[in-house]
Amino acid sequence: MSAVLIERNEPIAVVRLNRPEQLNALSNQLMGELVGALENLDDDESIRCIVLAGNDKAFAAGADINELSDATHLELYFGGRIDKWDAIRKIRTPIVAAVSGYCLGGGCELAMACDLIVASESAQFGQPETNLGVLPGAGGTQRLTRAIGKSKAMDVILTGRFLSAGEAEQAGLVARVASEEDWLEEAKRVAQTIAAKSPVGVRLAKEAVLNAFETPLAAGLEAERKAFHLALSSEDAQEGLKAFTEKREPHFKGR
Ligand code: DAK
Repeated sequence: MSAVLIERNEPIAVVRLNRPEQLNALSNQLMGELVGALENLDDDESIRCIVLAGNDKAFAAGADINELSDATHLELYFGGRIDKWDAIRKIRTPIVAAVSGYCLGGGCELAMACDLIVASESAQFGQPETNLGVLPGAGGTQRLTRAIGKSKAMDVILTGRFLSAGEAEQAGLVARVASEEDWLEEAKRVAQTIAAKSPVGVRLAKEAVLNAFETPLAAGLEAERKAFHLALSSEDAQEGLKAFTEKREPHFKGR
């Protein structure tokens, strides 16, 4: 059985984590299939935004604990697991995480590796790795701290407590909260909105925003300026500016 399902509906695609019996625990197989799917969609010009979702009960309850406890340290370090997380960072197409139910450990880290999070009212976010005698290992200490600040990140990571969707939204981890019936549709609507924009502008904007985490302000502003002028030289920018003055909808081609 595929651990990841792909639904294409150009210009968006929905990638569903599919290990419902294990609350979508992120096995090595699942991560391999996920990275393959994201890379293929990233190479496909007809796909302009990706939704990454689980099911009602779980986005993902973390790394597969059975695999973690069976593997040797060296297998975990050199077995290609880290490369898969690095590969997700390199996806240029915007990714909307659609989160319902448990979003824990590596699952929370995966949602945070996406570009924004749309959550169901039922979603629960947490980094409970300290319960297992370890700590977040796929970016949780860094991305959660950047998203919600030191004190709250310490609270979540050190105590292992879960954040409700409302609290996560208030803290800045979640962009939008939708009802338990509508969370996936809301995420798709967000993706459709993004997909209707200029792919050139959107991809460069994603790069520039992510750059904010890597650079001091002056270097980030410089990179943004260069990205802006690069976008300005594109056909998409010519079309977007012209369409505005002609009072019509733009037709973007991603060039
Ligand atoms: N792994 C494997 N199986 C899991 C699982 C997980 N993380 N979470 C749940 N399951 C399985 C359960 O074992 C159970 O299987 P059966 O017994 O039915 O065979 C099934 O899913 C249903 O779970 P429960 O019966 O426990 O369901 P409940 O509703 O009672 O409880 C729960 C739901 C989410 C509160 C509970 O399942 C739970 O606490 N799960 C573990 C959550 C957790 O601790 N997550 C953090 C895992 S550590 C790294 C990359 C990633 C990571 C680290 C490094 N590198 C690249 C360096 C990440 C680490 C982690 O995520």
